[in-house]
Amino acid sequence: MPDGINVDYDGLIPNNVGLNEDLRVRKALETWHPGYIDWWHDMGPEGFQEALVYLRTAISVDPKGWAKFDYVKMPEYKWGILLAPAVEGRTIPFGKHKGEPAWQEVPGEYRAMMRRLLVIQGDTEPASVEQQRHLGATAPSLYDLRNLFQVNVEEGRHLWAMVYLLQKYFGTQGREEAEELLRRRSGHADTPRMLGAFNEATPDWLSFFMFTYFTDRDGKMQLEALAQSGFDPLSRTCRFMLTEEAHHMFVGETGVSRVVERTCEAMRAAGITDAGDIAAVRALGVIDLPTIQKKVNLHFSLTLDLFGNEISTNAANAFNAGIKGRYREDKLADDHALLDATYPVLRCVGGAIVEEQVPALSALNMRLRDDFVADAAGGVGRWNKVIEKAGIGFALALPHVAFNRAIGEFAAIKADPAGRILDAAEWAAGRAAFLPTVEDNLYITSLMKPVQASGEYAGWIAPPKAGIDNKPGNFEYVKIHE
Ligand code: BYC
Ligand code: FE
Ligand code: FE
Repeated sequence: MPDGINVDYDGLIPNNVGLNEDLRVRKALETWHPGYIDWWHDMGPEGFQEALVYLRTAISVDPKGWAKFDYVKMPEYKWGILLAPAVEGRTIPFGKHKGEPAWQEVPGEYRAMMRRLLVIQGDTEPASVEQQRHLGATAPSLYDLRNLFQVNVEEGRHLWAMVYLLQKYFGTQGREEAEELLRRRSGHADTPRMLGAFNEATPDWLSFFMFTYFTDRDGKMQLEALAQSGFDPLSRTCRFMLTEEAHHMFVGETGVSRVVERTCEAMRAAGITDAGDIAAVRALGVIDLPTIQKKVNLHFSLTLDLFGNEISTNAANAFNAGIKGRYREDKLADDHALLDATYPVLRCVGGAIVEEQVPALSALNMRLRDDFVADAAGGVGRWNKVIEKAGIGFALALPHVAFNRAIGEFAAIKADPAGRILDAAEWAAGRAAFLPTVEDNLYITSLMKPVQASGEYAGWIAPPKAGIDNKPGNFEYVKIHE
C-alpha cells in the first residue's frame, strides 16, 4: 500500500513505502540499521538511554492524527520511513521541465546533483544530535529534557528519511553515502560534518534554544524548497519531515521566550529597570538581556551561512533542473522559470554594502535567505512583547546580514550588528559587545544545573504555558530511573 496514509507499524522499520514488497531496499536498510544503533549509542544523547521518555512517534501521515505519545526507551524508538500522501497527477512546478509529470525516479543527468543535495541534507540531521548530546546532563526540567530527546529522535528519523532515498534510488553509491553519513562527526578535525554551523558546539541550553529557533528554521526553509522538487519521493519525504520540524522551532521559540520571561520577572521583583546593569541582573541568577542578544547575534549569523553564497550557479542549476524550488513556489505568481527575472541582492562592493539587481536564477540562495529572515523575525517580535509587558526598556533584534559571516559576500569584511563596516581594530574593540565572551559563556554554564523533579524548573527559566500532549504541570516526562 505504498501511497496510502496507513503505516505498516509492526516490522523493524515502520513505513508507508511498501518495504515488505521491496526486498532489495529492505535488506539495504536492515543492513544499515545496526550501524545506526551503534552511532546512536556512541554519538546520541549521553546517558538516559535506559530512561523512559514520553515521546511522540509518527504512526501515520494523516495530518489529523499522525503521532502517538507513550513512554519509550530511546534506543527502542521506532524510526520509520514516512512519505506524505502522493498528490495525484502532480507535475513539476518550476524550471525547464515545468508542467511535465513529476519524476518517480531521478533522471540520469540529475543524479549527481540530487545525490549531493540528499547527502548535505542528511548530514545535518545526525550532526545536530551530536552537537546536543551533552545537554541531557544539565536540563532545566524534565519537560525540557523530554523536548530535547524528542528533537533528537526526530532528527534521527530525518537521517533515515534521506538514507531511504539514497538506498532506494542511488544503488551502490547510495549505500556508500549512507555509511559515510554515520562516519562523519560534528566538530571532528579529520571527518567533520559538511556545513559550518553543524560543527559548532551547542554548549548550553540557551544555545540549544537558539539553535532550534534559528538553525532548525534553516531546516524548515531548505525542506520547503526541496518539498517543491520535481522528484516526487523527495517532495513527499520533505513534506512529512516539515510536520515534525514545527515542534523543533516551537521548542526554540518558547525556550528563548521562557528565558526572557524569567529574566524580566526577576528584574521586576528586584526593582531593576536598567537591562544594561549586567552585574545586578546576574546576581539574581538569571541571564541578562544583552547576553541573550549576543546569543541571537551568534546563532543568527551562523545560520545565515547555511544558505550558501548569495550568488550561486549550483542553486540556479538545481532550480532549472526542477530539483530544488523556492519557498512556497506553488503560491508564487510568476512564470516559475525566472529566465528573464532579476532579484535584488546585497553585495559588498569596494568596501561598501550595496543592493544590486542580479539574474533571479543565480540569486535563489539570497531569496531563500530573505524568506528565512522574515520568518525568523516573528519570534523576535514575540520575545519583545514579553519584555515590553514587564515594562523594561530593551528590545532584542536580528543583527544585519553582513554581521559575523563566513560564507558569501560579507565573509571578507567585518561589520557590526547594525551593518556598519568596521576595520580590524574596531572589530577587535567591539567584539565583546557583539558576541558571547568567555565570561558570558562561563556565567551561563554556571547556571546549567540539572533539575529532575517533576514539575520543577531551574531558576533561570520560566515554566511553559502548557504541557506536552495536554499533560499537567507535574507530569513525569522522563522516568530516569526505571
Ligand atoms: N558550510 O554555490 P554555493 C537542517 C559550499 S538544516 C560549508 O553557494 P549552494 C537541520 C557549497 O557546498 C538544512 N560549505 O552552494 C537543521 C559549495 O561547495 P562545492 C540542511 C558551504 O550549493 C537543524 C560551495 O560552498 N539542508 O535540515 O548553492 C537540525 C559553493 O557554494 C556552506 C540543506 O542545506 C556552508 N555553510 O548552497 C537538523 C539543503 N555553504 O559543492 C537539521 C541542501 C556553501 O562547490 N543543500 N558551502 O564543493 C543545499 O541546498 C546547498 O548545498 C546549500 C549551499 C544551500 C547548503
Ligand atoms: Fe531535521
Ligand atoms: Fe529539526
